[in-house]
Amino acid sequence: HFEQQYLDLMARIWRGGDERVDRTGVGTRAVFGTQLRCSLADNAVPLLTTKRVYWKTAAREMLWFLTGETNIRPLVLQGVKIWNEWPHARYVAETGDDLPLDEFVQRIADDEGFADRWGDLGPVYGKQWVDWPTYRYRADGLYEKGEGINQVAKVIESLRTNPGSRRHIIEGWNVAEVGRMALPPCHKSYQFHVGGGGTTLDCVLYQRSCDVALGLPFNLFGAALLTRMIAQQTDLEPGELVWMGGDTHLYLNHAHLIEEQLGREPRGRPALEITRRPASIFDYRIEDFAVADYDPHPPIKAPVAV
Ligand code: UFP
Repeated sequence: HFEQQYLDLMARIWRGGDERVDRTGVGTRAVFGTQLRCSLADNAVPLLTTKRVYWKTAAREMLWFLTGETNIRPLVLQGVKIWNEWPHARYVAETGDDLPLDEFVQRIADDEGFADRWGDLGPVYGKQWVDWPTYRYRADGLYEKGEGINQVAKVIESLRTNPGSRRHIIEGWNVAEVGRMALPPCHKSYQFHVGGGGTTLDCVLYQRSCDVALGLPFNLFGAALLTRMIAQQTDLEPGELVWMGGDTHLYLNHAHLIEEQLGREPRGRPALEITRRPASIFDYRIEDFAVADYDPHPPIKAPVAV
C-alpha cells in the first residue's frame, strides 16, 4: 500500500534522522536521498487518508503553475493560502510595517496595485515551466531577451512525436534566476517516460527539499495530477509515479502531528477522476477533477516554517 511507504518514511526520519538547525531556525530531522513509488493505474492517487489533505488546494496550485502566473493574487482570490507567508515576510522586512498576515492578504485581494507591488514571488515554477527565459547574443557582444520556452507544451509535443525519448523533462531550477525567487523550487524536476510497450505514462519527480509533514502530501497529489493531465492529453494510460527526495525532513515543531498520524491506520482507496477532456494542457479547470472514496481521518494542523 502506497500510504504505508509514506508512514514508514515519516517514522524512519523521526526516529533516526540527522538533527540540525535548518535555514528557518525551527530545526529538522532529515534523511538524505529517499524514494516513494505509487501506481496511478485505475485512478489510484497518492492522497493520504491518515489525515485529511485539501487536495483541491494542490490542484488549484497546479493549475496556477500552468498559467505561468507568479503572483499570489489569483490564489488568494480562490482562498488558497499556501504561498501567503513568503510575500508577507518580505513586505514586513522591506517596509518595517508590522501588518498582520490576514490584513496583508486582504489587501492583496482588494488592491490590485498593492498585489502587483508585493504579491509577486519572483520567477518561480509557473514562469520557468511555461516561459523559461532565453537570451540572444548580438553582433555587438551584448545580448537581448529572446522568446520564452514553454517546457510543458514541449514535453507534450515530444511525448506525442518521440515517445521513446529520454528527454521529456520539465525543470524548475533555473540557475540564473533562483536568487530572485521567494523560494527556490522544491519539486524542481519532472521527467516523463512512456512505458508498457508505448501505452503508459510514468513520472519521476525529484524534490531537492521536502517537508514531509506539510509539503509532501500536496506535492505527491500535485505530481499525480500533472501526470494524469499529461497522460490524458497524450492518450496514454497513467502508469507509475516515482518520487525522489533530496533533503527529506520533519520539523521539530511538528511532533504532535507526527505522533498522531503514525498512530492512525490508512483507510480505503481514494480515486482521482478527470471528468472532461480539455482541448489542451492549459485548459483544465478545478471542476474537471473529482476524488471518490475519500474518507480520511481528521486534518492535523501544524505551523509552516517560512
Ligand atoms: N517545501 C516543500 N514542498 C513545497 C514547497 C516547500 O516541502 O512544495 F514549496 C518545504 C521544504 C522545506 C522548505 O522545508 O519548504 C523550503 O526551504 P529550503 O528552500 O530552505 O529548502
